[in-house]
Amino acid sequence: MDQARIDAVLNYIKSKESPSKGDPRVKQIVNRLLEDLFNAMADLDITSEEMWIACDYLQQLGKNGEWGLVFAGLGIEHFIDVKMDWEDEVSGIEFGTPRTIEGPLYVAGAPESKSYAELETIPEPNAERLYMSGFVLDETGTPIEGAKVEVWHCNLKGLYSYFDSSQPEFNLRRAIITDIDGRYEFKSFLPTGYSCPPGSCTETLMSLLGRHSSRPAHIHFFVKAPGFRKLTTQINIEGDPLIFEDFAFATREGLIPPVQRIPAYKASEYGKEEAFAKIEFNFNLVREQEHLPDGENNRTRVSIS
Ligand code: MBD
Ligand code: FE
Repeated sequence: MDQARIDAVLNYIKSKESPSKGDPRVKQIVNRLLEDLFNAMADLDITSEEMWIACDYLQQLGKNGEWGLVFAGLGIEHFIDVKMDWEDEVSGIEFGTPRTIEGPLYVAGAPESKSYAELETIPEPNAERLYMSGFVLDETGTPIEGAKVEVWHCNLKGLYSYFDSSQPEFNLRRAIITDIDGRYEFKSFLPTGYSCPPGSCTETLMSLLGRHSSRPAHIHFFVKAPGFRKLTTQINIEGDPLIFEDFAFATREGLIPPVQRIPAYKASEYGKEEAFAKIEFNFNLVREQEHLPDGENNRTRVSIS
């Protein structure tokens, strides 16, 4: 299809927009995306049949509530991280714990406690005990008291509470407020990886792309403190075979802390009663600054309280 004809259709569609009505930013974005789409449809000779397959697919994706999942799987969520990293770099910010994607499985309103939490509402059978702890620090290494560390991860079936209705409310989801030394600690277990639901639209797309649709074992965090940018990040569990094969592209250097195994006979030296895996990880927050995003966004999140 010749360029003149593509442009003529684009201009025809655009000509219906009132210059004085509507939202300029939406116009700008939609027009650009349509331009890129029509050009791709022409270049790739996309057929009517293929267009309606896409329409049906997107319809089903929405019905399933999978848009957040497919944003992760296509690397769109990762791309916005890389873009924000670039903005930080340009502003001279090199400090701070690396950000990485939130993913679609956060639930707001988890039980809050001071300095320590136990993440299991019900004990997970056959799990390897984990104690994870560390400090929330500012750019000078000074501890931040009263920072809020929200943590969530999946169970050994790779399922997250709320989305898996067989788990109690807020299982493996907690909020911990750092103590006067800026310290947090939680007791849980080493989670496994996650795989997209079998038969889901996201899994179907990944397999059509010749990709798998799994994530290595990971733990999610939001870390917030007054006057500091909100940090959205995750840690990976060292040794997972998919650690650099994450279908959601969330693995980043600096987010793979060592896992130390403490045998039962040494547990008491740490004030614990059983063998456990130990992860120490500090969160370095960046102070809020004008002209820079504060790390928060208003995406729709599940909220129960
Ligand atoms: C997850 O657990 C997750 O963190 C992401 C980003 C996507 C799917 C499942
Ligand atoms: Fe996750």
